[in-house]
Amino acid sequence: MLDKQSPVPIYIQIEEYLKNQILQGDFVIGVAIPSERELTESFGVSRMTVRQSITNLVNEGLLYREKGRGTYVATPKIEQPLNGLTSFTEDMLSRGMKPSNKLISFKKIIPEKDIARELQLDKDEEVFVVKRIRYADDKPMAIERSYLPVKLVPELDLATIEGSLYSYIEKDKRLVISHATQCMEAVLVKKEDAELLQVYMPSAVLMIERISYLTKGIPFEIVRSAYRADRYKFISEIRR
Ligand code: 16G
Repeated sequence: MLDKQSPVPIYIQIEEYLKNQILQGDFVIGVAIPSERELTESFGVSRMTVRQSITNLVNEGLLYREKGRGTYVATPKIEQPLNGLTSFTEDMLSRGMKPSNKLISFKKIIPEKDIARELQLDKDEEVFVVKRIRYADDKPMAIERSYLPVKLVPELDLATIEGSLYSYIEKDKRLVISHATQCMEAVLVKKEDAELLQVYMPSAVLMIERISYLTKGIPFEIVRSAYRADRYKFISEIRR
């Protein structure tokens, strides 16, 4: 199976082999792959080499390690298109997954200057700050901090934000969501978020900031979300 004459390093050949086993379904999601010792013996290589291949696949999100138990095949990442202005609830329902939320905090504050400017607010105008953990099939996917001008959604309450915010804005408030600007960057998870997302420190998260507008260019939300990088990948279609 391994080609020792090949210029491709052995650990990469092993990595490719394991990756194929995973993608073909020979290794099953949630089930342990053979131990490092078993792989070392069947490939006739050093344990360090096997460990390097496995570490690369863990970093890619195809495998995960459980301390003292073994290495398991991870659930494939959610592929989230970047070309539609959809809500978390819509995204999960369209995949046949069950969306749910856990509210961490809900406050009314006078925002910092940059938030006020982006939301086109006067200096004494208030925003709701909502911090929620978003789950898909009861697994934590993201943490969102949303800033919403109080004057647009004055009656916002706990029951509402436990459901879909976009549905509330469109169906209950009858406002028309039009467009958004979004930027994404990789950052290391904050300690407080690591616990809520159930990830180890340090882990990478995809930090997305979205500013969304109603018709006539009225901004109605700034959302800063930390998405688990091991559960999400964002895809976009580009044309020439
Ligand atoms: C998504 C949006 C967020 C929006 C939320 C509404 C991204 C990066 N963010 O999570 O801006 O507030 O959906 O979801 O996609 P909801 O209607 O389920 O509350």
